[in-house]
Order: sequence, then structure tokens, then C-alpha cells
Amino acid sequence: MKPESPAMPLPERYTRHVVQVRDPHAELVADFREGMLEAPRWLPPKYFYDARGSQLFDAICDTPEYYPTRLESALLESRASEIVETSGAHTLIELGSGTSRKTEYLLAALNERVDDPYYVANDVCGEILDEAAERLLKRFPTLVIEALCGDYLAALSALSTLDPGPSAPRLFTFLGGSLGNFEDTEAIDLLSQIRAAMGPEDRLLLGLDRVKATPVMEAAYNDAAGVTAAFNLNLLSVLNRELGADFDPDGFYHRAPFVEAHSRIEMHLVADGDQTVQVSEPATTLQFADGEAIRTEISRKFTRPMVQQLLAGAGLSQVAEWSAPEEAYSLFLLAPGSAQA
Ligand code: SAH
Ligand code: AVI
Repeated sequence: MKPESPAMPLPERYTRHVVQVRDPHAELVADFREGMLEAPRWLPPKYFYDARGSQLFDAICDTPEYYPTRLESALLESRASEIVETSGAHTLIELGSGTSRKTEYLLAALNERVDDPYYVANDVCGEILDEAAERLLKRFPTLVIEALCGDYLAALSALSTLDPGPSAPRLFTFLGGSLGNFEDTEAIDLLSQIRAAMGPEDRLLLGLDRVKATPVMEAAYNDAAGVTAAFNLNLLSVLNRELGADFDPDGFYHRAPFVEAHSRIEMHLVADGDQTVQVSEPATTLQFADGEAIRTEISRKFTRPMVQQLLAGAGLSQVAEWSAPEEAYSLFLLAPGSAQA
């Protein structure tokens, strides 16, 4: 076991940087223009995560129906040392870290392995980064955390500007099945960007939800307590606040079916009766007919061929895999470079 080192003061061990490729407000306005002005309407899921949205996501993870968190957590709890050893990691870099609750297993293993554990956490939500850091710094007395608040791609670009920066080998993590929130082309693009940020010795730990019985998947996105519905509807409050809109949250309801043709859950907000919505920026009036939907999220559930296609497209090769019983959820350890033929 590694000797105890004296605790350093928290502020010296935590820095939060804002990273952006584009002004976040301008980006929301552009995304709203692209997806919301005509049917079929849709928005990217990253706008769910204001402070309340992040809290609601955390509450979703505690619902009995939302199995991905429990399955991934159990894998990480039992395999963290093996994962960190196999990756040879000295430092950890996480995209979309949220509360970092599951990551804590990896950090504990890293903390056993090295004297100077270093964690780069990225998320669009600043509040969740601060809360997670406070908890982690108390638990790990020598851990240094750099938080990158902003989009995944902005965080990847900012990595090379960190001083001293995470030393190699570095373990990148993208957990929770978040890659499933992207269509194929975007997912391959994001994985390719991660691969481009990796050095030859670095590894990526990717958590993906797998296809299973439809009722199990649908229950996870339609929990009986209505937490997922509240999470979905919170998006309307975000739009009201950020764009000066007047969506009536009681005028829409949550719907989340599994769409077999695309192997994905689709979350929608559906107009309950005709709705007229005024928006300040972009200045517009939206008319919703009764039953018209906004697609707010896709959550893809992967088969093995889908995973292989993603990895081939992104130029990543599989080093190891840890799966839950019946392959209900999988963690893939990946290296940059295509698999040898
Ligand atoms: N990794 C955690 C959290 C998953 S929820 C887990 O497995 O439980 C998705 C997280 O990614 C949220 O914390 C959200 O704020 C963040 N997020 C969503 N879209 C993002 C984006 N485009 N760039 C950076 N972070 C994003
Ligand atoms: C973050 N992401 C992987 C979650 C998912 O399952 O797609 C977000 C979520 N949406 C509804 N419930 C959870």
C-alpha cells in the first residue's frame, strides 16, 4: 500500500476552467433554430443539464428501474483495480463526469497505484463539477483535480493546454452509456476526436448499454415515480430561462418508447392539446398541434456488431471487455489504432 501523504489544502488541488469552442448561448440559439422551427422537432440532449437537470439525472440513477447505473457501478466496483492495472494508467480523464460517483472506484484504484493521482473531469454543468470535486478531494488527500466545464469537444481541445497536464499513460473514460446519446456519425466523430487526443499508451474505457428485453429498457426511461418525466420536462424550463420562451410545462407530457428499427430509446415531449409558444431569441412563435412531439434525446442500445462498427469507424481497437450478466451492459477498454487483421 502506498504511504499516507499529508492533505493539501483543497483550493490548491482544484481548478475549474471554462472551455468552449463557441459561446454556449449562441450555440443553444443555433441548435434551437436548427431543430425547433419546423417538424419533426428535436434538440440535442446536453441542454438537460442545468443544476436542476443534473440533480434529476442523479435521482434517475437511484430509481429501481434505471439499471445502467447499477450495472456499470457493480462492474466498476468489482473490476476497478484490474481496469486501472490493465490500462497502466497514471492519470484519469473523464468526459461527462457528472457526480463522478462511479468514477470514485477507479480513483480509489488509481490512488492505490500512484502517489500523485490526477483527475481531469469534464462536464457542461459547473455545479456538478464543484460538488463532485469537494467530495473527492476530502476522500483522496493527494488527488489533484482539473475541471473542464464545457462541451466534450472543447474539453478534448483544452487538454493540451493544461499545465502540467495529466501524465501518460492516461485513462480516458466515457461512462454511463453517454455515447448512445449520439447518432452513428456523431458518435464515430466524437470517438475519433478522443482517439486523436490519445497518445499511443493511453486507453479509453467506454461504457455502453446493450440491447435487452424491450420492457426492461422502456421501464428504465418511464420510472413509476416520474423522475425521468420531470428530467425531460425540465428542458422546457431551461428554454424558458435561456431563450425567453413561454413553454407551459403542464402543456407537454413525457414519452419514451424503444424504437426497434434504430435500436434506441427516444425521449419526446408531446404537446397535450394545441400549444402556442413565444420565443424571444430567436424571435419566433411556435405552433404545436395536439400530439406533436419534440425529440429531446436518443439513447442507443448496442449489439456487438454495432460496437464493432463504431470502433472500426473511429480507429480504436479493443483491449479488454467487462460485461454484466447476459451482456446487459458492457465496459470496453480501447486502444488507439485499428485492430490487426
Ligand atoms: N458519467 C456520469 C454522468 C452521465 S449523465 C454517469 O455515468 O453517471 C451525462 C453527463 O454528461 C451529465 O453530467 C451532463 O451534464 C454531461 N454532458 C451532457 N452532454 C455533454 C456534452 N456535450 N459535453 C460535456 N458534458 C456533457
Ligand atoms: C446520460 N445518458 C446516457 C442517459 C441515458 O440513459 O441516455 C440520460 C438519461 N435520459 C433519461 N434517463 C437517463
